[in-house]
Formats: sequence, structure tokens, C-alpha cells
Amino acid sequence: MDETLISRAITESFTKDFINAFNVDVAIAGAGPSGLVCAYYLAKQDYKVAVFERHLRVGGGMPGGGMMFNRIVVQEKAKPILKEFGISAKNYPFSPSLRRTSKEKLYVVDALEAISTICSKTIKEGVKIFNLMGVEDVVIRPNRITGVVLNWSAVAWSKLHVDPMAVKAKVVVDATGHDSELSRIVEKKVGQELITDTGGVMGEKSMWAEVGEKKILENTKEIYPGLIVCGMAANAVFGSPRMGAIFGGMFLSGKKAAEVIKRIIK
Ligand code: 48H
Repeated sequence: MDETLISRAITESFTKDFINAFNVDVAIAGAGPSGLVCAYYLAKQDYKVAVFERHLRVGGGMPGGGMMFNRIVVQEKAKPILKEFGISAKNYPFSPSLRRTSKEKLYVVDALEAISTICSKTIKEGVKIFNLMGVEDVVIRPNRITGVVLNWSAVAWSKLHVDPMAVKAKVVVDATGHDSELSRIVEKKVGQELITDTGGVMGEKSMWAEVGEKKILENTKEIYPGLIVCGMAANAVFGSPRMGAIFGGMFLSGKKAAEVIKRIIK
């Protein structure tokens, strides 16, 4: 066995996919639940999608469940998305007496099953996920975002001065979670021109699950021409509350982002 054949197989295969991702319909920053669900629904309709994830593993905040108990909660409204992916869900409350008195219809889901299934199905739909690559800036033309600027996470973590490379996209998605990094970059470099009440990132508010889950769908939208915000980043941009380890809103936000993007690209 020639070891260099292994090296060649990896390098050729990766480079082919990377070069192919230089020009995509949609570039998504962040492979958390909202970014992956968005990518899945777009790819299902044959859009060319690349996801760039800074960390070694995908899933963002999902594998950690609630406070490292690796379970998540999903509400009835998002059940069809669990069904779409084939993710098992148990009715909650477990106890019949608590179920009788509870107003909520909830499901408890294994966080690892959820994220591994979503990731697998997203890749099988044709999405290319590039991990260990961070989006450090956007590409801009007059009044429009037209791509993302990438670098290896190892470069950023080592604080090396290595220039980045760019990818062109018809639409860019900020699915970077609580930090809403792309939206903050655009605010900083373009000015207070985001489509929010202040023109900038308003900042996430303290926990209020019901409001947070409701607002996240309203907040999933285009905030600057060519830039869509989804998931936790949407609530951070629009000054809405966090919600804890309930993930229905993240799934629904990813799906809504895909619908918004389809309308923009058309
Ligand atoms: C590339 C980047 C960059 C970058 C960040 O945090 P996430 O899981 O995001 P969502 O919005 O899909 O899900 C949010 C959910 O996990 C959560 O935190 C909830 C429900 N919180 C409620 C509460 O009360 O706390 O994933 C974002 C991903 C991560 O994997 C980051 O590593 C990645 O984006 N990322 N990738 N370039 N510049 N910034």
C-alpha cells in the first residue's frame, strides 16, 4: 500500500469540493441546528449550498443539550421537522397525571441522535460542509453582500497573519448563534444600515422561552441585501429573548430561512 495514495485521495477529493464551493447559491456560516436545517431544505430543492463551520464538530449548541444533559425539548409546532428527518421523539410529560394538567405538548429528543441525523441527511441532500473553517468577513459590492471571506480556524486561533480567501454566493446566511458574528461584522464595516429598529445588532435579551420561540420566526429575515439571519443569531440581532434548551424554534427558523432565500433568489 502506497501511503501517498491515501494523501492524494484526501487532497484531490477535498480540493474538488472546495473549488466547487467557490461559487454557490447560498453560503451559510455556522453548522448549528438552524444553519443545517436551512441548508437541508435548500438542497432538497436543488440549490447549491456550502456550510462553513469554525469548530471540529458540527451541531453548535445542540450536542450539549440542556446544561450538558444531552437531551433537547421540541414543541408540537416543530414535530413535522422531526418527522421529516426521522428523529425519534418521546411525548412529555411522561407521567399521565402531569400530562393531564400540562397545557404544553412537548417532545424530548436525544440531542446526539437529532444532530447526527440532521447532519447526515443534509450531506446526503448534497450540501458540502467545511469544518475547521471560519467566516471572518463578507464580500461586498454597492449595497449588497455577495459572498463570504474564509480562513482556517487554526489560523485565527493561533493569531497568525495569513490572508483569507473568498467564496461567491447569491445569498449569505448568518447562523452563527448567540454571537451573531456576521451581522456584527456587517454592522461594524457597513455602518448602522441593518434592517432593525436601531440599524445595528440590538443584542439578545434574558430568558423568556415562550416569547423567544415566537419571535425567532418573525426575526428570521433578510437584514441587509444578500444577508439572512436565522436561529439564535436572529433573536440576538432583533433584541429578542433566549429560550434555553428548547430547539423547535431553531428548526423552524432554519426552514423559514430556506423559504425566504428561495424567494430572494427567484
Ligand atoms: C463559522 C461559526 C462562526 C463563524 C460561529 O450556536 P449554534 O447552535 O446556533 P443555532 O442558532 O443554530 O442554535 C442555537 C442553539 O444551539 C442555542 O444556543 C440555543 C437554543 N440557546 C438558547 C439559550 O438560551 O442559550 O451554532 C452556531 C455555529 C457553531 O457551531 C459555531 O461554531 C459556528 O456557528 N460559528 N462558524 N464562522 N464566524 N461563528
